[in-house]
Amino acid sequence: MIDDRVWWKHGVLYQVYPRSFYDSDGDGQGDLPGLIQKLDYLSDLGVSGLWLSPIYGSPMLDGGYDVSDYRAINPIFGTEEDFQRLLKQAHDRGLRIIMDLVLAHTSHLHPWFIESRSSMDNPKRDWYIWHDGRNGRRPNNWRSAFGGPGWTWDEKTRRFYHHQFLAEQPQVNWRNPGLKQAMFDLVRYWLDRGVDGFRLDVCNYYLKDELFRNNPFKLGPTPRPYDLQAHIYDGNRPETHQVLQEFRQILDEYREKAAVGEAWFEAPGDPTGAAAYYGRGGDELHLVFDFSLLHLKKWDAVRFYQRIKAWLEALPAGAWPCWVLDNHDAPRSISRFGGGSAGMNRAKVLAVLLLTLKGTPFIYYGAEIGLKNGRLGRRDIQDPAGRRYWPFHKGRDPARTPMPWTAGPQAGFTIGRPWLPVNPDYPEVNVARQLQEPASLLNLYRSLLTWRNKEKALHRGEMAFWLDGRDQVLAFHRTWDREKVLVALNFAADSRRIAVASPGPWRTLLSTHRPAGEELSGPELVLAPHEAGLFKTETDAG
Ligand code: TEU
Repeated sequence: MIDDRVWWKHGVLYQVYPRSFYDSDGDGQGDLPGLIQKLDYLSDLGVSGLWLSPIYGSPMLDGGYDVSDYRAINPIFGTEEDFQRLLKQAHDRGLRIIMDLVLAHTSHLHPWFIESRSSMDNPKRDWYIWHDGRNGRRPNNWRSAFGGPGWTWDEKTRRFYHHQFLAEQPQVNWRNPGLKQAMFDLVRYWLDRGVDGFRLDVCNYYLKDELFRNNPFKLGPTPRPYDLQAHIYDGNRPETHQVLQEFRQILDEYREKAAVGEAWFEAPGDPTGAAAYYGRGGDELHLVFDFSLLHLKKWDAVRFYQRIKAWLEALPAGAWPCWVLDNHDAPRSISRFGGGSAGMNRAKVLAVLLLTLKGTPFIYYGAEIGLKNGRLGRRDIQDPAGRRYWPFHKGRDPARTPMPWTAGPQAGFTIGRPWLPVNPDYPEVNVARQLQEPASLLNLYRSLLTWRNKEKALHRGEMAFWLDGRDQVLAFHRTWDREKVLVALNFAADSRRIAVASPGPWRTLLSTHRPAGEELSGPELVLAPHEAGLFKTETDAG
């Protein structure tokens, strides 16, 4: 079994988007009492911890990533007591809770910003990034990731302020000691309340260039002006590392706490850039997301191999990898890779991959039942990024539709009107139904988690590639002591014959296509179309 003290390393984490998980009061939005009711589902699934997207006081202009009160629970989600109950009940089941900390910006309605913009000599003036402009124009070419310029003119004091996202998300100034202290106080506040760790929102964008230099031009993944800049002056400043080191020292004053960083880089991701946030000798974050698999759209085993290898090679010595295929900012993987019945086969291959790679996997709610991108119309869209770019893309709401629990009305998510429509395929794609079908994706996740939590080779063993995706088979070994598990993934829609390492015998732990316990005969393995399996052997001592 896993060592619970290093839950963030041996365990599997599950991202809950609270607004879409389960609604207990019929207002159409998920809430904390709803989540509490589903804790048994999550602990039966076999995960070790939950990351909650923001639940703080917020006008919800960016789904709660615009915080107006870091210490309050947003009434949409519940009360202070609900939060205490959630924490207690999660801990009673051995589930850890990770909070989402949004420390690069606040809401424009945060009292700090209201003070800061009120006058030039307000003590909090310097807590945000203000600038005179250059000859009556914006200070530089920094853009907002949601479109438009990264500067907004504020009439009151006749200055510009900077925002990486919405104008209603002013960027804070981490160079100001008072602001820094206030942010670190928040970190302690939540740790003192017993949360187990944090996910740090855009932690590579905390600090900005002191000289406000223009970002240089670069070719980007999209023609959006934001993507046509190298973000070297509005983000990724070297000083960020000092802040994260200090943050880490606070965490280390407590026991068994961990942090995972969102160091956002545009597609296809930048493994070396992200890996830098593990720090030197592990003095920054415990885990950092690499988004190169999240950005991947082509179903090609070679690409998976290359990106996995690139991330493993980019990690500093001793750093523990983590893996993410889905989150609340990207189209869902099952839809990226084709949807339909082929999509379900591929989702099974990906489930086996995600849960057997060396490192900590993050499951995004709904991925375990094959929830697809929602089909949303213009009027459904609430995400500001979607509204601005319609009809070119719908923003991120398609990946945030309600969790389908049953085949009943509104997929059993709410008795009210859901804040985003439930996916039309919910009569087939729902938890209740998949629990009853032995061969469902959900039951595959459950068995995978059972094996993963049981086998040391899988949750803490070393990893070595066996087949590099050529011929569309990706395979690797996980080893612990004398135990060796072969993970074999057939990305192809027809069968594939592969050699297995001798001596064997190899026994099937789990496969999408063959019974558990089946022994492989001989030095070859014939994989069925889209078969993904785990096969175990004991090697000679050595
Ligand atoms: O995301 C950071 C981020 O850069 C992405 O939003 C990205 O620009 C976008 O998805 C591209 O379409 C984090 C949060 O995960 C996201 O939900 C927030 O909106 C954002 O920060 C601002 O807090």
